[in-house]
Amino acid sequence: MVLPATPKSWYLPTKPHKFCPGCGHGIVLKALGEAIDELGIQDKTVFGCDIGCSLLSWNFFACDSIQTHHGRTTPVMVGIKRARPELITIGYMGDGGGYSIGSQHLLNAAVRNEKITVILVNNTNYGMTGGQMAPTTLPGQKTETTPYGRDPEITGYPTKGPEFVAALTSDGAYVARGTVSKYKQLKRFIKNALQNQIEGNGFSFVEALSTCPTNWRTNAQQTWSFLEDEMEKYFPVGEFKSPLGKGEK
Ligand SMILES: Cc1ncc(C[n+]2csc(CCOP(=O)(O)OP(=O)(O)O)c2C)c(N)n1
Ligand code: SF4
Repeated sequence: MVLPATPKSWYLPTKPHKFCPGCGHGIVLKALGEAIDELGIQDKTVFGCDIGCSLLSWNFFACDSIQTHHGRTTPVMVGIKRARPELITIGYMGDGGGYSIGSQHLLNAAVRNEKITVILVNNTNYGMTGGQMAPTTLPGQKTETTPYGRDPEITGYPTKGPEFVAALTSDGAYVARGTVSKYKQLKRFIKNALQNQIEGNGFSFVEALSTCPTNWRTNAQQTWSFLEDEMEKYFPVGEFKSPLGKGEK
């Protein structure tokens, strides 16, 4: 039997993982696992996850892990980093956790240029609680709480996270948006974000555009075309800020 290649930093007794078939979380976590392996930082990495579908990653890695209250992953990782600056701290959360209930934490960590890495999964809805509107829900997109489609006149426009984090951070910050449809690029962005923390430059942030076929109620083809045609049009992919070299589009 041929087994799929898995990152060394994954904790295999918890595989196969519990995300729904077609969910993008597993792809983001594979990119993160491979980045950890290639940088050789598994022994000093602390992984923190939020409430939301991201919590299914609480036992995903063979490294110290912590699962926090909804929206509080960023300050928990800041606390760990301040107490133990030699550790590599990674906060993993959804768009609800990062841009809604946890937005004040993300904003203040970015302004202070805290030397942690945040990876935020943008699937345009509150996945775990059944598909309600999130800050990232696209105009016109139907969700449980916007059954006629999101109307920006009533609920505002979707949050563009990397754009606001890039605007708030000082020199030394790394900011990018990747997508699970471009795996190699996403992994490169995550690796750059970790490298930025290793070098002690400043806050590092990667938003990953991701899929949620369960709540989108889409088949495989519809899922991929929503990601590539709708989401990637509204949320441009690329590096917004990088002290490591030239920004990549
Ligand atoms: C303080 C608090 N408020 C609300 C909730 C309910 N809740 C659980 S998960 C979630 C949203 C998750 O959505 P998101 O952060 O986008 O992650 P996803 O599940 O899509 O990966 C909410 C509102 C909670 N657990 N705790
Ligand atoms: S509900 Fe959506 S985000 Fe959550 S595991 Fe399923 S597909 Fe993934």
